Amino acid sequence: MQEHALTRRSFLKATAVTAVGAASLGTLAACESSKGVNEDKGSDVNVVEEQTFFQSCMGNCSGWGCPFYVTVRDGKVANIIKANLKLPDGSPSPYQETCLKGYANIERMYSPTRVLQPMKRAGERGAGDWEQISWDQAITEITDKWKQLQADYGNESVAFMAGSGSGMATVSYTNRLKTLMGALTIAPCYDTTGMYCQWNHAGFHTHVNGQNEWRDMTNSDNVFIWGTNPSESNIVDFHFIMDAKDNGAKIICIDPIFTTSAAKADLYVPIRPATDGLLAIAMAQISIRDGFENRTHLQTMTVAPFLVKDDDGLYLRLSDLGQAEAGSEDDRILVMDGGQTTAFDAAVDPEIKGSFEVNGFAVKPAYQILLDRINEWDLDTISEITDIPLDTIEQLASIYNSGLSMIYTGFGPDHYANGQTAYEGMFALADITGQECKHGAGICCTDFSAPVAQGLVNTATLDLVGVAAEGQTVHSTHLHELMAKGELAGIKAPKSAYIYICNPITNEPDRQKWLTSLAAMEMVVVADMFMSETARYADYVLPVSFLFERDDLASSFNPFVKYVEKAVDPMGESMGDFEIVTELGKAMGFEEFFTQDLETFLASCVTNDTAAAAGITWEALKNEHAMWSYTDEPVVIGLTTPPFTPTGRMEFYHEGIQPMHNVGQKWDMIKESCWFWDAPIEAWPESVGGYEAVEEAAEYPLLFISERCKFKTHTMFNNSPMILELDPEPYVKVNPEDAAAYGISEGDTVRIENSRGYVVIKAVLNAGVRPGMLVIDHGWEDTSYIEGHYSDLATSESWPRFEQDNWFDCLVKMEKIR
Ligand SMILES: Nc1nc2c(c(=O)[nH]1)N[C@H]1C(S)=C(S)[C@@H](COP(=O)(O)OP(=O)(O)OC[C@H]3O[C@@H](n4cnc5c(=O)[nH]c(N)nc54)[C@H](O)[C@@H]3O)O[C@H]1N2
Ligand SMILES: Nc1nc2c(c(=O)[nH]1)N[C@H]1C(S)=C(S)[C@@H](COP(=O)(O)OP(=O)(O)OC[C@H]3O[C@@H](n4cnc5c(=O)[nH]c(N)nc54)[C@H](O)[C@@H]3O)O[C@H]1N2
Ligand code: SF4
Ligand SMILES: [Mo]
Repeated sequence: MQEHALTRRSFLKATAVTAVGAASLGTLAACESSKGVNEDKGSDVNVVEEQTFFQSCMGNCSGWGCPFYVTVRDGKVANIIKANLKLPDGSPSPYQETCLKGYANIERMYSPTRVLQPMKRAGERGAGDWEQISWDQAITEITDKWKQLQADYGNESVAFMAGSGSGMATVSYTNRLKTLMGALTIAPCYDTTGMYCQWNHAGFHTHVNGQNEWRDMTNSDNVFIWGTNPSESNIVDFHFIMDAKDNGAKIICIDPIFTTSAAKADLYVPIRPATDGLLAIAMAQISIRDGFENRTHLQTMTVAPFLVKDDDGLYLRLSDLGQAEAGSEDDRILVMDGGQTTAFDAAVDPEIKGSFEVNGFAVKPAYQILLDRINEWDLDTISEITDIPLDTIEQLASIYNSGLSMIYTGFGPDHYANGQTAYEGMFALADITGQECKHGAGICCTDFSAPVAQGLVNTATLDLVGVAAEGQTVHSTHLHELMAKGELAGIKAPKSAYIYICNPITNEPDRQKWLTSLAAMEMVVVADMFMSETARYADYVLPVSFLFERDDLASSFNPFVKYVEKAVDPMGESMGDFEIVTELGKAMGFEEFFTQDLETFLASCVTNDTAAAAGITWEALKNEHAMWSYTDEPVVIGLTTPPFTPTGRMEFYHEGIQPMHNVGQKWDMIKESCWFWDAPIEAWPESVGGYEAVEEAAEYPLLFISERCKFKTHTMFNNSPMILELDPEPYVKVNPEDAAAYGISEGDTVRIENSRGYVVIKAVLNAGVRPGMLVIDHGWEDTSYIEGHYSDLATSESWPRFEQDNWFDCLVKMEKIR
């Protein structure tokens, strides 16, 4: 492993910071959640005037929105102190940790990479030659160009692209301008397979997007960390898993890489990448064999008994029998009960297996379709494909059925084109065994099990309904085809892009295609606090103020609605997204829509019935800063709230499922309506279990993935010297067996390459990496590599049902350079 020694100087610095932190904590009790001032109590100690403000971190890191206080001395932010919020019962909130990145925010804020004035490109795109210009010039030139483009080519010739950089209310205000302009949306395709699979199974819910809220994990007997590395990617919520462990829960980790989360597990099971769906289905087969099929749960909570017509895959309804009007409320889905068809909600003991003939329709209960798909597989083949010994699969099933089991998944499987096969397999397992819809059992997910604050409604576009015609959306997976062809599925290629809270040149796959697509645009504008890789490629960079330099509302991933207070003035000429959008909007001719001030807007976001029911008013929030808005009991879909699916049940079968975005792609609706397994598009380097290796494997035999690391949130925080001292440069982790085969030693420089691009990087040996795999931690920008870029390697190809970036579905070759 690479050594990142802590120097004596930094150790002393760290000690000093700790001491200040401890001292400040003492004074905080007196001035908590207020603008409190440490008054001079008349002592002869040299008292430094210090103000404390309630604030929040905002990294998209699962824990985004960690609340804390910042202290200000001499007009500069000087310290960050963990918050001390209470649950309604008076106990400390479990949602207020602050990770090392949170504390690094001060260095980030004062980093030399901050953009402090509007910048206009002065040389070639990406060459780094800039001219500082005034806000007036920037706003005039940008909006003049947009007006000309929209007049010449239509409203959608201007596109807006947001990523995941911040969930603050003021940032979303940009949607107001986008909507008024009728501009095109370029939607990034992060995590979409994982998200859509969860919504398709349990519904989109406003309290929690996964099935069980994180707090519920402490009720579990077994936690399966499956396809995620929460100790690095969910740092501030990992304690829930450790709390479960302290309560006696067994922790199991399934991952091709021995991660820091695996290191905390009682059982670590390495798996062949992109085969998790088969493992889940093997566990389901064993559960059924051993008597853990939960018939009552299947009958009452899932779509198991619903009769599906063989010919079109749709449910048999009363209208099919001429007994109700198609599409009407009375048009009930039918089940087979006591030898006859019955409306599902009138059934007593509906069949969940078999096949039937009803009025000339050949039908089966949806569960029979799932069983047929499961039974196409035998355990030996699954063991071969997953590369997991049969007795380990038996052991996993046995643990799963030994008590209340929680699957804690994340976005590892999502990053392969066949990601759905994993999620739908896990959900089918929970549906079959009834390990869901109760406390301690179900599915938790990195990002998705966060409690969502209630009563915070972004009002940015609410008054525009019927006033402005929203533009269409192109998913980033189709952007390059659109730019190359000029038109795709009724959308014309945009001529300009406004990119904010997003760094797509680094974070999207197929970077060379991104460079080509952006090069084809006449004007690229980036609004960012920092000279990100994408900003460096723009024509105009607009300087955005830092979190601590604005009033805002933060809610995401935290059950408290939080009003964060401007602690210091914006540096340089930077402005908040709210103010920037207001100026752009006025210059575009929408003066009448940009008259409200920031406070009016923020107040409007918490003025609604849900907020009122939680006791939240703008005045109260301004006073208290953080207000609990959630249920006291951890939310569990199917227990504390019904599933918000079209059927109101857990859906392992998706009637008439459609692709996320139909651009005329070939796809198979019947196949996609229920679990199946297929190999990924590219990440299949060996022939195994009857699945032939992909052709590319002959030249590119190694599988390349990235991983989250605790030192970065995507490309954020790699401008903090403190963090760079711990994690100074990118490196690729190589298994020692592979290293020996390639003649590579620790610290050598290697070139990793495929037909899309290459990266030159330092190698470190790590026995925790599965042989045949290479791992680089996610978030390094172009300037960090010796040469090339890791985002040049990944493909932008997607599975037809999902608009998904598949960073891990990627084969490469490697050679030692020196
Ligand atoms: N520190 C930090 N935290 C973050 C982020 C960040 O950038 N930095 N980003 C946030 C965001 S937006 C997201 S989406 C989440 C994602 O967070 P995670 O869900 O943890 O995603 P990853 O770390 O990309 O990958 C998860 C794990 O999947 C494993 N894996 C790879 N292939 C397979 C496979 O085929 N099967 C199985 N079982 N496992 C596999 C990897 O080895 C890795 O350990 O993290 C969030 N948290
Ligand atoms: N290789 C590889 N690539 C990946 C992934 C992976 O696993 N592997 N994971 C992917 C995933 S899951 C995700 S979610 C994406 C994330 O991709 P992005 O959303 O592009 O993530 P960031 O790098 O955090 O970029 C956010 C940018 O917003 C800026 N920003 C922060 N706050 C504000 C603000 O208030 N206003 C404005 N205007 N700008 C602000 C930041 O400075 C930063 O430049 O990355 C994806 N890319
Ligand atoms: S980086 Fe994420 S986990 Fe860390 S303090 Fe900020 S919001 Fe919390
Ligand atoms: Mo993500």
